[in-house]
Amino acid sequence: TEIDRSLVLIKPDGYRRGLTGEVLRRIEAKGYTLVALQVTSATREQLAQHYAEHEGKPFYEPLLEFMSSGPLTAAVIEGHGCIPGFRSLAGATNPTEAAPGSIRGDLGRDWGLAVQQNIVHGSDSPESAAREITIWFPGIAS
Ligand code: DAT
Ligand code: MG
Repeated sequence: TEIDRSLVLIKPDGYRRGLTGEVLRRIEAKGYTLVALQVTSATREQLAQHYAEHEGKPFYEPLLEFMSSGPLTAAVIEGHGCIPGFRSLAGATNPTEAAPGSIRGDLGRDWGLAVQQNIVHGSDSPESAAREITIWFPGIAS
């Protein structure tokens, strides 16, 4: 099998709550390699590109607002099957539904929040990964 690369974001809620190290620990414990890693503040432009598929949905503007609310960490990870594999580590989108053992299941919160603050993003396909890696790490090959 091919060695995949996936784009991971540790969102502003994860940064604020001091969960960056915990998420990176789980990625490394799984056996994935960190290829690139950066703490950054997302521009509106980056977020609009990153979440283009959700433009027009009711949660789109609150989502971009939330993603702009503080620093986040962007990472490129590498490993066999890491695109579906990281999605599995992350768990279901809604932290209330995410299985225990997953990042969102163990650590995520969505009560009383306008946008689900689910700690992480992971690419959902090889095409998404290639597109997203270019947005966050323009210099790196996907
Ligand atoms: P995922 O992040 O699991 O790939 P997605 O691509 O469907 O999920 O949505 C992107 C983000 O938008 C998600 O992580 C949290 C937010 N979101 C999705 N559906 C939502 C909803 N129904 N209400 C509020 N926020 C939502
Ligand atoms: Mg998605």
